[in-house]
Amino acid sequence: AVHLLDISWYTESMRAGRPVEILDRHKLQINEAEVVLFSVPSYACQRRTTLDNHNVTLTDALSLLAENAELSDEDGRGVAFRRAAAVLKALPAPVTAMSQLTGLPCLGDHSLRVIKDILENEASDEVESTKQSDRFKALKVLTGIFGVGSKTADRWIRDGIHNLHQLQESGATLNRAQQAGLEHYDDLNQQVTKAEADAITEIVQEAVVSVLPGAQVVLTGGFRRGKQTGHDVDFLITHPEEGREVGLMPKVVFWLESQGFLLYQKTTRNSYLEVKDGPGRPSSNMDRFERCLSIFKLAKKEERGIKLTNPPAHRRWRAVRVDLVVSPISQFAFALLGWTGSKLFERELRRWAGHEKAMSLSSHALYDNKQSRYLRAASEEEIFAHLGLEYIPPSERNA
Ligand code: DCT
Ligand code: MG
Repeated sequence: AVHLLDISWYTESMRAGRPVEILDRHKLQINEAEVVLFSVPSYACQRRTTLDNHNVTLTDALSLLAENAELSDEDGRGVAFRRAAAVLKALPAPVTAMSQLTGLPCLGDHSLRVIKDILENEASDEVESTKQSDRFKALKVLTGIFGVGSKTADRWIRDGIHNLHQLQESGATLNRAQQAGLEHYDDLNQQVTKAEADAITEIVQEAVVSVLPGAQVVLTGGFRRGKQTGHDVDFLITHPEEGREVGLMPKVVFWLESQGFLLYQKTTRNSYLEVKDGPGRPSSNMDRFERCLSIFKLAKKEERGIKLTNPPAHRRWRAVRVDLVVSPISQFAFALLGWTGSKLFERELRRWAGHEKAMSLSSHALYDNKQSRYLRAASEEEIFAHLGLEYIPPSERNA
């Protein structure tokens, strides 16, 4: 017997609070000879992907291969592995047999081979040898420095630099970000907890309302999706009155700096601004979109409330990566959707918009190529509706 497990039916039932007994193999008395097939829509933005991943071993393996491809400048291969991992993350139960994967989207030959190896031998030789390879290890260590990308790491490796000691001995010139990254290496490679993110939220909120009463701060990125840890803390800042947010970022940064909260900061225009010829809002409007990459000095819990001007030899603070973005209220819904992630969910939303709807989606706007006009939205729900997609809340965007 074959049981077709339709994900949309399953998630609909879960949402409606209907019992989903088909998932309980014992209640259904599915025996070894029977197979549970999964059915999944092909774009990650059509799926509900919670943090409840039933296939961690498989998705960790595929994510490692994705990471290796990305670090080797093979983005196409990287995306293929990310998409395959994302399909497995969306399944409501662990995969136990290759036959269950029949008909699933995004599973290419290479990913299927890796899955098969793990199901049959508990490990994939390719994944294990990648993990052990000197090149992968060196790329991980070097790109673990804030401000170092795969191209810089690759150049250093070709110069014989494989670890932090060799980098420090080499006399290689580091920019300001990389110097800060090296200085705070251990802290920045330690996951940020939700409690730390909450403490930083309070600080950022205080900074923002001090310099502009009425301005609003929203925690975005992985923490908005319900993750309990992250590699950084992401914030989106706006003001309900259009235009009031102009000039806000330098004031916020000045406030934080004068209170001793910043170990490093660099304010840049958002990278979306660099694409001048794509559909976009007039540049006067786009110019307002600013981003600050920073490293916060966060007091350890028992020290909070005490001013951090003279840290004692025994350190009572840690460094945390914090990203601040300011958006005008007219673009806020797009910025919120764009900065909530996951990265693959965002990529898939843009691919859906382009390929299925002839629209261009960015963190600023949605452009309808057929109607030759921008589609306004005041909420994420409206953007999903414009895109002809069922609304997926942040906690289910963990593709
Ligand atoms: N983002 C994106 N494309 C990128 C980088 C970022 O769409 N290339 C968006 C999606 C997530 C958000 O910005 C924040 O980025 P990260 O902090 O890198 O992602 P995260 O999901 O918050 O991951 P972590 O929990 O590790 O911080
Ligand atoms: Mg983040």
